[in-house]
Amino acid sequence: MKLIGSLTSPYVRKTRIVFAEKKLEYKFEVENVWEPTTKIQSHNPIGKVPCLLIEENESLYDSRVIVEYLDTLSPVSRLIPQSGRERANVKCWEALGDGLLDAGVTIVKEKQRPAEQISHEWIERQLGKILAALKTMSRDLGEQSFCTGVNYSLADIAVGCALGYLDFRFPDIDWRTTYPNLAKLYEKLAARHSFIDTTPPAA
Ligand SMILES: N[C@@H](CCC(=O)N[C@@H](CS)C(=O)NCC(=O)O)C(=O)O
Repeated sequence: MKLIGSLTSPYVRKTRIVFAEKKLEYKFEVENVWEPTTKIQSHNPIGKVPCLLIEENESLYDSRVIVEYLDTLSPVSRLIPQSGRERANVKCWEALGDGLLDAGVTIVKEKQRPAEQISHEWIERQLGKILAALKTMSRDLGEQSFCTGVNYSLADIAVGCALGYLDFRFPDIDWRTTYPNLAKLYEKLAARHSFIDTTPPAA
């Protein structure tokens, strides 16, 4: 299997962490999808990473589909419960983490536009989503060891990638002081090899 991605994309990071936790072998190909010469659309018509090549002409996207597929490939470290409410709950945490990322990436891209085109109203709207997501994460985590209780799961990986992305791109958001329970969870996650090995390079 070959994963196409970048070293800074938090969605790519989520898939790389899952590869590591599942102890699955893969090749990693770095692709800058913002370059005009990118060939990403020959594998993913949406033009985004991560994209997983299973065979030469067979690809999977997006990150949620990829991690769900990887979890079925090996019984090592089951990350998504098999069925029912528990499964939906983990996927909902993932949607929350990814939703925070969607808002964050939107802000980063908006700020890269020419100054006169930047909409501060749009940025504030996206920031509101980030803050609301953090509040919900903290409330639902409570005093549990991991997002859904006692077991480490994809929910923690998604939340860890979202919090790591805030550190990487939004160092001014002091989520640790506001939500000490998220800080405690993140400290535990950040010590795992899968997280350490996929830390984005300094911006
Ligand atoms: N929902 C997608 C989001 C992926 C995504 O937005 N990736 C960004 C990199 S962080 C990208 O490739 N953007 C290129 C573009 O928007 O054209 C997933 O979970 O994989």
